[in-house]
Amino acid sequence: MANTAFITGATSGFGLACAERFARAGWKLVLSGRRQERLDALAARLGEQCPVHTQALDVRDTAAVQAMVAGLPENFREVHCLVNNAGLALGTAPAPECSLEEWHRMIDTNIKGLTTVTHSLLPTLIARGRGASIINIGSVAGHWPYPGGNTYCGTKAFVEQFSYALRSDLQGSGVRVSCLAPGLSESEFTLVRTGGDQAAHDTLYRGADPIQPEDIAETVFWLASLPPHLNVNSLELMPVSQSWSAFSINRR
Ligand code: NDP
Ligand code: 8X3
Repeated sequence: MANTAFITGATSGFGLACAERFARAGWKLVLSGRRQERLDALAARLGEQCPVHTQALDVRDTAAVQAMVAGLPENFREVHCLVNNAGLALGTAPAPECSLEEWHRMIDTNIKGLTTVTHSLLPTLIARGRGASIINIGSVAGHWPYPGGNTYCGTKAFVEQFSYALRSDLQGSGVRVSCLAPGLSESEFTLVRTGGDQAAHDTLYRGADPIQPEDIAETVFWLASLPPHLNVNSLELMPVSQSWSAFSINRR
């Protein structure tokens, strides 16, 4: 019988590409995101390749997450792979100029939402045991600070450490936990971060040959398909064009 993947944030970017990749392999899919019309289009398109269950979901809504997991149709209950992908960055301003509401929205989505989905699906993942996996989408922002990264960097550092600690707790269950931390990647991410600034999006990615969502999907699928005795704890990916910069020194 086909395995089932539960992918959050499947309406765009990495999540959408993951849905397409797992569909090509014939997995059953549970796909969510807030934009219903995109989910409908996905269900119609991918439904020709594999069984698909879609549901509009805001991962910040704890009761809705729990109700969705509890109410999964019989055929989709046995989740083998959770791809915790829904997330966002808001703003690039230095901390003193940031909106507290935006900080809270990132924390509620990237930390609270991710932990809620994980908590809700742990029983079914543990019941699957050997071969099951949780793939959390972190970021280079969780490893390397940069100006204007403030709360976004903090949320992704949480994802990394949560992944390690979760793995410790799941030792013996057979369930794998990986944190995949991509660098510069072209998706709707920068449009969301800048409030729809197309010029900022174009400038950031121009000439950089950034990671594409399909690259991430291929990596996520590889992680989910590894032999069941292997766990990739953390995997950082950058486009070849991206590297580090020197420390910044503020002189008197
Ligand atoms: P996109 O903006 O293209 O996709 C983000 C996805 O998250 C959308 O499907 C969106 O769906 C969903 N989402 C956002 N907020 C919520 C919410 N409250 N509830 C449910 N779903 C939500 O960006 P990416 O594909 O690039 O981002 C995916 C993940 O990858 C994020 O966690 C991001 O932080 C991370 N990442 C991105 C990098 C990049 O450079 N692009 C690099 C490293 C990590 P909808 O709006 O329909 O709810
Ligand atoms: C997204 C990558 O460098 O814009 O997580 O923070 S970065």
